[in-house]
Amino acid sequence: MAAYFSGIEKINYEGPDSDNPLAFHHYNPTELVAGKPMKDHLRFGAAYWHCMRNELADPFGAGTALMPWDDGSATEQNALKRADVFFEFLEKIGIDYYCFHDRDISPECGTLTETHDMFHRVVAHFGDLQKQGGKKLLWGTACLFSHPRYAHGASTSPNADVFAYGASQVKNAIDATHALGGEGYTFWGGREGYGSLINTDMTREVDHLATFLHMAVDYAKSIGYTGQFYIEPKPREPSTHQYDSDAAACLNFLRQYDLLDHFKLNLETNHATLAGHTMEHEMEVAIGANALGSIDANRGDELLGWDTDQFPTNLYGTTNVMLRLLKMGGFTTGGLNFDAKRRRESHEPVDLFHAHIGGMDAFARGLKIAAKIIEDGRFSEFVKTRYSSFDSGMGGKIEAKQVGFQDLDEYARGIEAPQLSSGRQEHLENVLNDYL
Ligand code: XUL
Ligand code: CO
Repeated sequence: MAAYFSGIEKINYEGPDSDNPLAFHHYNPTELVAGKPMKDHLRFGAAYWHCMRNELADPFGAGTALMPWDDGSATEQNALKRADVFFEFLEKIGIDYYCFHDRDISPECGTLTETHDMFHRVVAHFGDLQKQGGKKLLWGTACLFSHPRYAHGASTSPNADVFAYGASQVKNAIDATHALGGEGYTFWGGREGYGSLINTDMTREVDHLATFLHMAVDYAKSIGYTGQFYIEPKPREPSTHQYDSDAAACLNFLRQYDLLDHFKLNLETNHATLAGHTMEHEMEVAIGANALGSIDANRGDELLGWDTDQFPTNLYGTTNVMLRLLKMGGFTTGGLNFDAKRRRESHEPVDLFHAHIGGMDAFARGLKIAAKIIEDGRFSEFVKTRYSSFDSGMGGKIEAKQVGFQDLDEYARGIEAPQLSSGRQEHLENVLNDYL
């Protein structure tokens, strides 16, 4: 196979003392942490759209990314070549999983049938490349947001034929995910929301979204696809309001429409920020409902109010994510998919390597710090003690649901005024800093 990243060797672990920028300083895939190799905890994935299709344009200027392998044409040949480049990248960076949208890997053609036919031929090539390099599909998805036909939404479009087009795309994307042994399939409702309520029947649109997802579940069952379905929350952008706005809204929707048995959440850090939450908050909400499936690993910028999709390099962030993942018992079908792009100024192919190395090293450190925090048990001991008044006595009866307002009225009248203990937030923040 031709080498497109010539001059870049396979990235190896060289340890924290190395000053080689094209080496891992912390991510050592086979090193055991909490009884498991790092790579099995982290299950890194690369996003095809950002690695291969993101030209690094912004609303004020054209793309800057150098992609010498890409002739810019919407041809099958170009699509096949890009796939070769991507698998060379996966091999050299040492990432086992990847994710794609249908339109990332194969273009829109003259008719829907031609589009699907080319897509499945390209998918077959992905299948061969997977076999050659031992790479795996973390999840597949369909792009129901770029084409102008989806301007008013896909499953939530007021136009029923658009709903049908979207269904056709998702059916074929599920077929492809199944053929490639994909461990999951993601729904991100890119335009499933509204620009204004002045022209929108929200109840009807949300009903249609649920109908669409039920059709996906039924179809997967009919072809024997048993991968995990995910919904990816995001509050806005491109829509003013998206129906899958945050983890709690998604869970409520899934419960209301009897879909919770079939879906878990794919949480993205930058989307949590846009929703006005921390990623830790979103993870606690999802884990509390036994519904955390996978993670789109990135970060936003505190100074910018949009989805900057930066590579995750903040150690507080990676530590907080890994703390919760470890407590959950780790991923089952999910992984840490770098839904992240380089800055527009970082336009050279080698920057793809620097970017992923940084994210992988940051998560390796987060994993090690989190494992140590859990092993020491200082935070969990503190939290346990903080709630200990519910372990026995009247607190125990409250948790066991053995008492009501009548009992508590009598009880409260007979006791001294409650004495509070300190929450010690600052002390605990200092302890966290000691670990970092
Ligand atoms: C958009 C986003 C998507 C999904 C997949 O903000 O995160 O790339 O991850 O459609
Ligand atoms: Co994402």
